[in-house]
Amino acid sequence: MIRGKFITLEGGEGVGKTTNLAFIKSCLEQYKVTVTLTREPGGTELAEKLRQLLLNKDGEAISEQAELLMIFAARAQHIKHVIEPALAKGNWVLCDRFTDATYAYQGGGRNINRCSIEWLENLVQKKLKPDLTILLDAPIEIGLARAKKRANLDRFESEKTIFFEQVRQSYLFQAAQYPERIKLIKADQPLTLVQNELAEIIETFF
Ligand code: T5A
Repeated sequence: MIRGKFITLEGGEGVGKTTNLAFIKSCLEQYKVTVTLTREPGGTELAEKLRQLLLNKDGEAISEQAELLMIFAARAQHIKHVIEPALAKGNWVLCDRFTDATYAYQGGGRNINRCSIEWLENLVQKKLKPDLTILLDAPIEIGLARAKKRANLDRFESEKTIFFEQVRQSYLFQAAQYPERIKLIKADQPLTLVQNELAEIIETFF
Protein backbone atom coordinates (compact mmCIF):
# COMPACT_ATOMS: atom_id res chain seq x y z
CA MET A 1 0.00 0.00 0.00
CA ILE A 2 1.39 3.42 -0.98
CA ARG A 3 1.25 5.84 1.93
CA GLY A 4 -1.05 8.83 1.42
CA LYS A 5 0.01 12.47 1.52
CA PHE A 6 -0.60 14.87 4.36
CA ILE A 7 -1.90 18.35 3.43
CA THR A 8 -2.59 21.13 5.92
CA LEU A 9 -4.48 24.40 5.57
CA GLU A 10 -3.40 27.31 7.72
CA GLY A 11 -4.05 30.98 8.37
CA GLY A 12 -5.33 33.48 10.90
CA GLU A 13 -8.92 34.02 11.98
CA GLY A 14 -11.54 34.31 9.23
CA VAL A 15 -9.16 33.95 6.26
CA GLY A 16 -11.40 31.31 4.67
CA LYS A 17 -10.02 27.93 5.74
CA THR A 18 -13.39 26.31 6.44
CA THR A 19 -14.87 27.88 3.30
CA ASN A 20 -12.13 26.39 1.11
CA LEU A 21 -11.72 22.93 2.64
CA ALA A 22 -14.50 21.31 0.61
CA PHE A 23 -13.11 22.94 -2.54
CA ILE A 24 -9.60 21.55 -1.91
CA LYS A 25 -11.09 18.13 -1.17
CA SER A 26 -12.93 18.15 -4.51
CA CYS A 27 -9.71 19.21 -6.32
CA LEU A 28 -7.88 16.27 -4.74
CA GLU A 29 -10.66 13.84 -5.60
CA GLN A 30 -10.30 14.71 -9.27
CA TYR A 31 -7.01 12.83 -9.04
CA LYS A 32 -8.84 9.75 -7.71
CA VAL A 33 -7.46 9.85 -4.21
CA THR A 34 -9.55 9.12 -1.11
CA VAL A 35 -9.49 12.14 1.19
CA THR A 36 -9.78 12.10 4.98
CA LEU A 37 -10.93 15.55 6.07
CA THR A 38 -10.11 16.53 9.63
CA ARG A 39 -9.18 19.47 11.85
CA GLU A 40 -7.10 20.66 14.78
CA PRO A 41 -7.49 20.99 17.60
CA GLY A 42 -9.87 18.07 17.28
CA GLY A 43 -10.47 15.07 15.06
CA THR A 44 -11.04 12.45 17.80
CA GLU A 45 -13.50 12.29 20.69
CA LEU A 46 -10.91 13.32 23.28
CA ALA A 47 -9.27 15.90 21.02
CA GLU A 48 -12.68 17.50 20.34
CA LYS A 49 -13.26 17.73 24.12
CA LEU A 50 -9.88 19.45 24.46
CA ARG A 51 -10.88 21.79 21.61
CA GLN A 52 -14.03 22.78 23.50
CA LEU A 53 -11.96 23.55 26.60
CA LEU A 54 -9.43 25.54 24.57
CA LEU A 55 -12.05 27.65 22.76
CA ASN A 56 -14.26 28.25 25.81
CA LYS A 57 -13.61 31.75 27.12
CA ASP A 58 -15.52 31.35 30.40
CA GLY A 59 -14.17 29.89 33.62
CA GLU A 60 -10.63 29.34 34.83
CA ALA A 61 -7.93 31.19 32.88
CA ILE A 62 -5.74 28.76 30.91
CA SER A 63 -2.00 29.38 31.27
CA GLU A 64 0.14 29.60 28.12
CA GLN A 65 1.90 26.36 29.04
CA ALA A 66 -1.36 24.51 29.75
CA GLU A 67 -2.70 25.73 26.39
CA LEU A 68 0.39 24.45 24.58
CA LEU A 69 0.23 21.06 26.30
CA MET A 70 -3.51 20.68 25.64
CA ILE A 71 -2.91 21.36 21.95
CA PHE A 72 -0.17 18.75 21.76
CA ALA A 73 -2.24 16.28 23.82
CA ALA A 74 -5.06 16.67 21.29
CA ARG A 75 -2.52 16.33 18.44
CA ALA A 76 -1.09 13.11 19.89
CA GLN A 77 -4.57 11.54 19.93
CA HIS A 78 -5.34 12.85 16.46
CA ILE A 79 -2.14 11.46 14.96
CA LYS A 80 -2.49 8.06 16.62
CA HIS A 81 -6.18 7.48 15.92
CA VAL A 82 -6.88 9.39 12.69
CA ILE A 83 -3.92 10.77 10.75
CA GLU A 84 -1.45 7.87 10.83
CA PRO A 85 -4.06 5.12 10.20
CA ALA A 86 -5.49 7.09 7.25
CA LEU A 87 -2.07 7.73 5.69
CA ALA A 88 -1.07 4.11 6.24
CA LYS A 89 -4.08 2.85 4.28
CA GLY A 90 -3.26 5.19 1.39
CA ASN A 91 -5.75 7.98 2.11
CA TRP A 92 -4.74 11.58 1.68
CA VAL A 93 -5.29 13.58 4.85
CA LEU A 94 -6.51 17.16 4.55
CA CYS A 95 -6.29 18.90 7.91
CA ASP A 96 -7.68 22.31 8.92
CA ARG A 97 -4.66 23.62 10.92
CA PHE A 98 -1.70 21.66 12.34
CA THR A 99 1.63 22.49 13.98
CA ASP A 100 2.31 25.65 11.96
CA ALA A 101 -0.68 27.03 13.91
CA THR A 102 1.14 26.21 17.15
CA TYR A 103 4.24 28.12 16.02
CA ALA A 104 1.96 31.02 15.03
CA TYR A 105 -0.48 31.15 17.97
CA GLN A 106 1.52 29.77 20.90
CA GLY A 107 4.94 30.80 19.57
CA GLY A 108 4.05 34.17 18.02
CA GLY A 109 0.84 35.05 19.85
CA ARG A 110 1.76 33.76 23.34
CA ASN A 111 5.52 34.24 23.08
CA ILE A 112 6.41 30.65 23.96
CA ASN A 113 9.93 29.93 22.75
CA ARG A 114 10.40 27.93 19.59
CA CYS A 115 12.61 25.31 21.26
CA SER A 116 9.80 24.22 23.58
CA ILE A 117 7.42 23.83 20.63
CA GLU A 118 10.08 21.95 18.61
CA TRP A 119 10.67 19.60 21.54
CA LEU A 120 6.97 18.74 21.79
CA GLU A 121 6.71 18.48 18.00
CA ASN A 122 9.48 15.87 17.97
CA LEU A 123 7.96 13.99 20.90
CA VAL A 124 4.42 13.86 19.51
CA GLN A 125 4.96 13.74 15.75
CA LYS A 126 8.25 11.87 15.44
CA LYS A 127 8.87 12.01 11.68
CA LEU A 128 5.37 13.15 10.68
CA LYS A 129 5.36 16.49 8.82
CA PRO A 130 2.89 17.86 6.28
CA ASP A 131 3.85 17.19 2.65
CA LEU A 132 2.12 20.40 1.58
CA THR A 133 0.78 23.35 3.56
CA ILE A 134 -1.41 26.05 2.10
CA LEU A 135 -1.30 29.31 4.03
CA LEU A 136 -4.17 31.74 3.48
CA ASP A 137 -2.98 35.20 4.42
CA ALA A 138 -4.98 38.39 4.81
CA PRO A 139 -4.59 41.63 6.76
CA ILE A 140 -5.93 40.89 10.23
CA GLU A 141 -8.71 43.49 10.07
CA ILE A 142 -10.20 41.68 7.06
CA GLY A 143 -10.10 38.22 8.68
CA LEU A 144 -11.42 39.52 12.00
CA ALA A 145 -14.25 41.44 10.34
CA ARG A 146 -15.31 38.20 8.63
CA ALA A 147 -15.01 36.17 11.86
CA LYS A 148 -16.94 38.81 13.83
CA LYS A 149 -20.01 38.35 11.62
CA ARG A 150 -20.59 35.19 13.65
CA ALA A 151 -22.60 35.52 16.85
CA ASN A 152 -20.08 34.36 19.48
CA LEU A 153 -16.35 34.94 19.49
CA ASP A 154 -14.28 32.12 21.04
CA ARG A 155 -11.33 32.50 23.45
CA PHE A 156 -8.78 33.04 20.67
CA GLU A 157 -11.01 35.34 18.61
CA SER A 158 -11.45 37.53 21.70
CA GLU A 159 -7.72 38.35 21.86
CA LYS A 160 -6.26 41.83 21.27
CA THR A 161 -5.14 43.09 17.83
CA ILE A 162 -1.44 42.75 18.72
CA PHE A 163 -1.94 39.01 19.31
CA PHE A 164 -3.32 38.52 15.77
CA GLU A 165 -0.54 40.65 14.27
CA GLN A 166 2.06 38.43 15.98
CA VAL A 167 0.20 35.31 14.78
CA ARG A 168 0.23 36.63 11.21
CA GLN A 169 3.92 37.56 11.31
CA SER A 170 4.79 34.12 12.70
CA TYR A 171 2.88 32.40 9.91
CA LEU A 172 4.74 34.53 7.35
CA PHE A 173 8.02 33.64 9.06
CA GLN A 174 7.14 29.92 8.82
CA ALA A 175 6.34 30.36 5.11
CA ALA A 176 9.71 32.05 4.53
CA GLN A 177 11.49 29.24 6.43
CA TYR A 178 9.85 26.43 4.45
CA PRO A 179 9.11 27.78 0.94
CA GLU A 180 9.11 24.30 -0.60
CA ARG A 181 6.35 23.06 1.70
CA ILE A 182 4.29 26.17 2.50
CA LYS A 183 2.45 27.85 -0.38
CA LEU A 184 1.04 31.28 0.34
CA ILE A 185 -2.23 32.62 -1.07
CA LYS A 186 -3.53 36.15 -0.59
CA ALA A 187 -6.92 35.56 1.01
CA ASP A 188 -8.22 39.11 0.69
CA GLN A 189 -9.02 38.51 -2.99
CA PRO A 190 -12.46 37.41 -4.22
CA LEU A 191 -13.16 33.76 -3.45
CA THR A 192 -13.01 32.69 -7.11
CA LEU A 193 -9.44 34.00 -7.41
CA VAL A 194 -8.43 32.28 -4.16
CA GLN A 195 -9.86 29.03 -5.49
CA ASN A 196 -8.10 29.40 -8.86
CA GLU A 197 -4.80 29.59 -6.97
CA LEU A 198 -5.75 26.65 -4.77
CA ALA A 199 -6.50 24.53 -7.85
CA GLU A 200 -3.12 25.49 -9.39
CA ILE A 201 -1.23 24.55 -6.23
CA ILE A 202 -2.94 21.16 -6.10
CA GLU A 203 -2.27 20.55 -9.79
CA THR A 204 1.43 21.42 -9.37
CA PHE A 205 1.66 19.20 -6.31
CA PHE A 206 0.40 16.22 -8.29
N1 T5A B 1 -5.14 27.02 17.56
C1 T5A B 1 -5.22 25.93 16.75
C2 T5A B 1 -3.99 27.31 18.27
O1 T5A B 1 -3.93 28.29 19.01
N2 T5A B 1 -2.91 26.47 18.13
C3 T5A B 1 -2.95 25.36 17.32
O2 T5A B 1 -1.93 24.62 17.25
C4 T5A B 1 -4.15 25.08 16.62
C5 T5A B 1 -4.22 23.86 15.74
C6 T5A B 1 -9.22 26.99 16.21
C7 T5A B 1 -8.53 27.94 17.12
O3 T5A B 1 -7.50 27.21 17.73
C8 T5A B 1 -6.30 27.94 17.69
C9 T5A B 1 -6.43 28.88 16.52
C10 T5A B 1 -7.90 29.10 16.37
O4 T5A B 1 -8.25 30.31 16.99
P1 T5A B 1 -10.64 27.27 14.09
O5 T5A B 1 -12.10 27.13 14.11
O6 T5A B 1 -9.86 26.22 13.44
O7 T5A B 1 -10.24 27.57 15.58
O8 T5A B 1 -10.11 28.55 13.38
P2 T5A B 1 -10.78 29.89 13.07
O9 T5A B 1 -9.72 30.73 12.46
O10 T5A B 1 -11.46 30.43 14.30
O11 T5A B 1 -11.83 29.53 12.00
P3 T5A B 1 -12.72 30.56 11.33
O12 T5A B 1 -13.96 29.84 10.95
O13 T5A B 1 -12.83 31.84 12.09
O14 T5A B 1 -11.90 31.01 10.08
P4 T5A B 1 -11.80 30.38 8.68
O15 T5A B 1 -12.23 28.97 8.69
O16 T5A B 1 -10.47 30.71 8.15
O17 T5A B 1 -12.85 31.27 7.88
P5 T5A B 1 -14.23 30.85 7.21
O18 T5A B 1 -13.98 29.95 6.08
O19 T5A B 1 -15.19 30.44 8.28
O20 T5A B 1 -14.65 32.24 6.60
C11 T5A B 1 -15.09 33.31 7.40
C12 T5A B 1 -16.10 34.16 6.58
O21 T5A B 1 -15.43 34.79 5.50
C13 T5A B 1 -16.07 34.49 4.27
C14 T5A B 1 -16.83 33.22 4.51
O22 T5A B 1 -17.94 33.11 3.66
C15 T5A B 1 -17.23 33.36 5.97
O23 T5A B 1 -18.40 34.12 6.07
N3 T5A B 1 -15.01 34.38 3.24
C16 T5A B 1 -14.79 35.30 2.27
N4 T5A B 1 -15.42 36.45 1.99
C17 T5A B 1 -14.92 37.16 0.94
N5 T5A B 1 -13.86 36.77 0.18
C18 T5A B 1 -13.20 35.63 0.44
N6 T5A B 1 -12.13 35.27 -0.30
C19 T5A B 1 -13.67 34.83 1.55
N7 T5A B 1 -13.25 33.65 2.10
C20 T5A B 1 -14.07 33.41 3.13
